[in-house]
Amino acid sequence: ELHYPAQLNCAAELLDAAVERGWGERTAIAGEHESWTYAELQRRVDRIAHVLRADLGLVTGNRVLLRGANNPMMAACLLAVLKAGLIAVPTMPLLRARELTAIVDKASVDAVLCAASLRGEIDAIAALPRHVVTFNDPDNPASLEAMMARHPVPFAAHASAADDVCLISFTSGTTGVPKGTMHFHRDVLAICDCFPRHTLAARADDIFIGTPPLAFTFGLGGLLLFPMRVGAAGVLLEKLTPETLLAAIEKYRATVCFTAPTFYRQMAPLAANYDLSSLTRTVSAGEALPLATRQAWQAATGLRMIDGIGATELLHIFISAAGDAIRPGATGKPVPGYQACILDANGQQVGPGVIGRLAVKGPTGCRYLADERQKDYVVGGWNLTGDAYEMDADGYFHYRSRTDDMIISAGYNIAGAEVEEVLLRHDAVAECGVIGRPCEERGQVVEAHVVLRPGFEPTEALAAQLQEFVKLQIAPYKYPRSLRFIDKLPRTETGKLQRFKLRAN
Ligand code: 3UK
Repeated sequence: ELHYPAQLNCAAELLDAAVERGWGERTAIAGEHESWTYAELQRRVDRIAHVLRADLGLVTGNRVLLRGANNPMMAACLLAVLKAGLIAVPTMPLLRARELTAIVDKASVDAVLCAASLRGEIDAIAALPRHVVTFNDPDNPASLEAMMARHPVPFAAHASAADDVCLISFTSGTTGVPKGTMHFHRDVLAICDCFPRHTLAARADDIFIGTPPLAFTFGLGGLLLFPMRVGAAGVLLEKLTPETLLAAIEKYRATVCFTAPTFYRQMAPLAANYDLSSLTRTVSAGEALPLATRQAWQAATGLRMIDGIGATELLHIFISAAGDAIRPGATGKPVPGYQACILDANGQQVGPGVIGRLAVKGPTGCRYLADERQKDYVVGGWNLTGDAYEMDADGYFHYRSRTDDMIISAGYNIAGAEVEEVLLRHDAVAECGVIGRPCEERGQVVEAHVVLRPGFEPTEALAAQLQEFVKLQIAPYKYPRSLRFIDKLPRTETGKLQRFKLRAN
């Protein structure tokens, strides 16, 4: 059980406490152009907090939309909003005016802090909030940096209650409609005191790196909050590719890497060209980790992948395993602090070996912002993540599919992820997505969308070969009766396959 005082400001707890503990001269954040110690980060955060309160006149509980790629100033802005007792509404860098308008509206945004390079889409919002201030904007006399220069004194953290909302995080929307989730100051600390402490065993000399945007709670935790909780460093880089992430791991001597399965899949064949000897833990989350990807990464680096399932509704990872507790094929066990079980369609718990709905409870949980789906996600105190899972006799949780992605073909339940796992073991397959295509005769047929590796041609003979390959490895009724070759899979900014787009093809 985690206990926090009734009065709690998470940014003060992560930043001011770090300096008080004597970590002031340690590196907190490294970016492409600058690297700040905890004391330097604190000075910037305090100046931004003054700008928000004194210059913009924002008051407790006001909502501040944040827009920027991963870099140190974006992190400082986020922490300043929390420290000032305001509510952060981080947004994904690739969002367009249309989606930003919906967020401004839904979250009743009062002010916007925006990286200068991403300002265009903000200006295209019809009903713009009262204040829009740009950062990373050196030549603009009205920039955040210019305003910060007028506030050289420390900022005393707002005395928030532990259960004041400090963060509204929007889901990545694999189905297209983002939902806002609200989180308290204590939730932000709770995620730092669960997965990174127990599963990662994070330490002050760790260096965290990875791809997820700070606007995605996977990245917010993994690249900013988790390192700060233990006095470690987070590396924040923009526009990473598999090659540049590998190069950055080598350059920054990173010890912990956070990214999605597709990135590990693409990095594995290139890993031998880089010195990755600093890496000790690699975390995969966002979507299911296929066995073939786990094995390719381990063969290339000698590292055992830490798989973990997290959700925006629950803020971060709640089922995982590391080190000798890893069981390939399973996501893991509930992270200490969380409980999980499998429920049937009537909400009754089922035992080992039965597929059902994953249910989770713990120190964090779902609170939708004005959304009628709250009653579907939280039932009887359990959070229903929308995932079909199975528990084994040893209490390990095995992912099967998203509940609404289960393919039902001729009366058989088929998990697309299982067919994807098999296809990914074939030399010709770089990426694949498997869906159910409506069909009069069978209800649905299994349909695979396959991206080939360089050097393979999309022929009918290869399609037949891939279908045969699946039939030989799993029950033949699961093989993809329809198989299409495509150049690229549709993915969200968080690395998740957008199955609804494959279905619409
Ligand atoms: C799926 C996984 C199998 C699953 C997230 C780590 O992904 C995150 O949050 P989202 O709200 O999506 C949640 C949904 O994504 N998923 C995530 N991880 C796994 N499926 N294996 C996994 N390891 O369907 C879940 O319900 O975008 C991940 C930390 C913070 C996050 N917000």
